[in-house]
Amino acid sequence: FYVTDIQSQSKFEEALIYLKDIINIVSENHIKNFQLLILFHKFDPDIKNRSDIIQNQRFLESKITKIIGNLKFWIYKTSIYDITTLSKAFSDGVFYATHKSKMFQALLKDYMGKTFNSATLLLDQNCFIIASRSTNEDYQRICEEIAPRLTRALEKLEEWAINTVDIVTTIEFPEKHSDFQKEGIIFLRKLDITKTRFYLVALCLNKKVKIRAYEYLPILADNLKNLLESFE
Ligand SMILES: Nc1nc2c(ncn2[C@@H]2O[C@H](COP(=O)(O)OP(=O)(O)OP(=O)(O)O)[C@@H](O)[C@H]2O)c(=O)[nH]1
Ligand SMILES: [Mg+2]
Repeated sequence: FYVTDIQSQSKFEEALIYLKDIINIVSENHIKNFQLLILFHKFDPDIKNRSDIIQNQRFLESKITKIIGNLKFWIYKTSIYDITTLSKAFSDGVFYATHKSKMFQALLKDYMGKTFNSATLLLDQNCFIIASRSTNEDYQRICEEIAPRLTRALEKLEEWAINTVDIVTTIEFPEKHSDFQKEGIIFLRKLDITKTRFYLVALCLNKKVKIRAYEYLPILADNLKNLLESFE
């Protein structure tokens, strides 16, 4: 992770020198596996469209691209006032690099192939994204953005001793090139597997897909259980 304060223009030069130093010490051997997550931090929701902030972003992006050369990097805009932005960056940086994550990813691929879901996220009990797949980046982002609140609602109900299995919301999409609305569904489903809590968030473009998504949940849960056991 390389974190820089998007609001602190006077510190940009210093921050870029620091980045150069990091790149210089990445040894040849590590370059293949090296990936840098760059956080433009303090990208607060109330100022994210301000022209000076956008200018800062463009300035840093162009400088950073030049400094980094061929190394792999991703830019995230983060703020403590939008926790989703941080949990997404953290999930990507911490989980995606691991061997385990590839296996979780494979389970989701299998699940999506059977159900025709348009986006599926697997979250741990802290709402960090362990794996995600989608047919469309927007659908994935929608799920990522609402997941923390959905899990929070479920946990709140549990505090009232109300056992909540899922939260389902019906959504309407404007259909391209027509006046019709497609009716879809997003659901959050709790999966307690042995002692581990997972959450699944899925976006389905229609009710038939949702039925399939539920039908295959036991299989997914079983696969998750086997995977967890294989880690022990
Ligand atoms: N607006 C905003 N403030 C944040 C965010 N994340 C952390 N902070 C606040 O930023 C402060 C720390 O950053 P700075 O004051 O820049 O600290 P620093 O970079 O160590 O010190 P300086 O050299 O003075 O910039 C703390 O008060 C945090 O609460 C964020 O996303 N948005
Ligand atoms: Mg600072």
